Amino acid sequence: MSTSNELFERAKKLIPGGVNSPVRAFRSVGGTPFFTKKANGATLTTADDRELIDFVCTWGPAIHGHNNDTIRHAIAKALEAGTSFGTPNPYEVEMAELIVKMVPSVEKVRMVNSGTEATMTAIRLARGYTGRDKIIKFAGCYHGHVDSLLISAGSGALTLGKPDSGGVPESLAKETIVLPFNDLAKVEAAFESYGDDIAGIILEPYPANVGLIFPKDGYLRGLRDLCSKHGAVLIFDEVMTGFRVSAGGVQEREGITPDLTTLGKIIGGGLPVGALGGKAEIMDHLAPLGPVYQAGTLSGNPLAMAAGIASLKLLLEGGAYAALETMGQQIAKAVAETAREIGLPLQVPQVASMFCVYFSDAPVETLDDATATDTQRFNTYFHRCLEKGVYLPPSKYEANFISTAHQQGAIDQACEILTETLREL
Ligand code: KE4
Repeated sequence: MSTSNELFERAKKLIPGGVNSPVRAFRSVGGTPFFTKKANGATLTTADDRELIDFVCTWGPAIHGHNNDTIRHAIAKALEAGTSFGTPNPYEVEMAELIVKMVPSVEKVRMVNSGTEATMTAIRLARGYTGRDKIIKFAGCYHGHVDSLLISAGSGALTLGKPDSGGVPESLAKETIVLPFNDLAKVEAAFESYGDDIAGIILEPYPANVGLIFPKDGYLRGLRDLCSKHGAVLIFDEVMTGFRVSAGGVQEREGITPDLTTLGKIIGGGLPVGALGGKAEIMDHLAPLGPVYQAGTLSGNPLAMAAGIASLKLLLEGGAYAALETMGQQIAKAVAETAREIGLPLQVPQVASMFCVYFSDAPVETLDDATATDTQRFNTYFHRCLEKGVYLPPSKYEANFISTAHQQGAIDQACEILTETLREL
């Protein structure tokens, strides 16, 4: 078997940057990425035969750990019947029934193949349903690589957006308003300026593509009320937090009802998936019922549905969320206490089985706060932990994930390494 470095050299000749998704290239933390040849439970085995305790969990899907027996058997059973039919299949119905049962605001759901497809469809649906063009998003929230959402804030707080990626036309960017997260007054002002042209607001209710930040008290309720008042669609992007922070996601924890919710990751059990769900009255504007077109060759793929159904049913069996919360608190407490003990400025936001570490003495509530945290110290910490066998997400702007498989000792071992490495910084 080739080593990671050999594989990376070959990959770079044929795949842009040697990776099929940019964050995997370690550009943010420096160095070169390892290649994984297999994964089991809480552990990745690299092409160099190193075993790593994994806190990326393939960016969220592996809430039961890697290669979970139940999920693997569900895929194997579905595989006996074929891989893709291109027609409706029984698994899609069961998946829809599970999502409607678990996510409070979802009355109808459409399966797609990635989180990006889900958010792309959500904003098209909001625009088609309201007949309006503008979308509000928040700095630091990532919703996949959708043209209208790869937008950064314009020069002034309320100016229209500008492209945050090559290939996004200015003409499209100006339909997106980018505001700072956690500032309700800025949202009110945007509605004052553009109210009757704002189709919707899309946000990660717990932004986790900026590390991990939380809404201030009343913020989500304020967004809900503003959207209701102005007839705009409130979209919770729970691709990351759905089924992760609780069975019903952030909307269940916070008691806020969005109009649309985007989902992904966990509902595919590690196979390609995304979903858009919400009020039937809005969802029924999707083709073939309504005028908003959306489609997908592999949407509702039987293997992905079988894997996702198995993953959701394991969560419904009970016990998973309590165990995940206990491990989340264990790791956050151990790291935060060690930092206090040695006088190291550190923030460790944690909710359920998600956490991150910010090298900062100030709380982090916005993208600007996160940007101001010590990147160099994070990168050093990342590599030192990796050398010792703990794989944290390769960017200070990413969240860590814990799986139920971590409770077989990996979490204790990881706490040791994470705290020991803090002392060495
Ligand atoms: P995908 O298209 O990658 O399935 O989902 C896009 C997406 C949408 N919404 C949220 C809140 C997301 O976090 C994501 C994707 N998450 C990143 C991790 N931060 C995926 C990792 C990657 O880009 O390789």
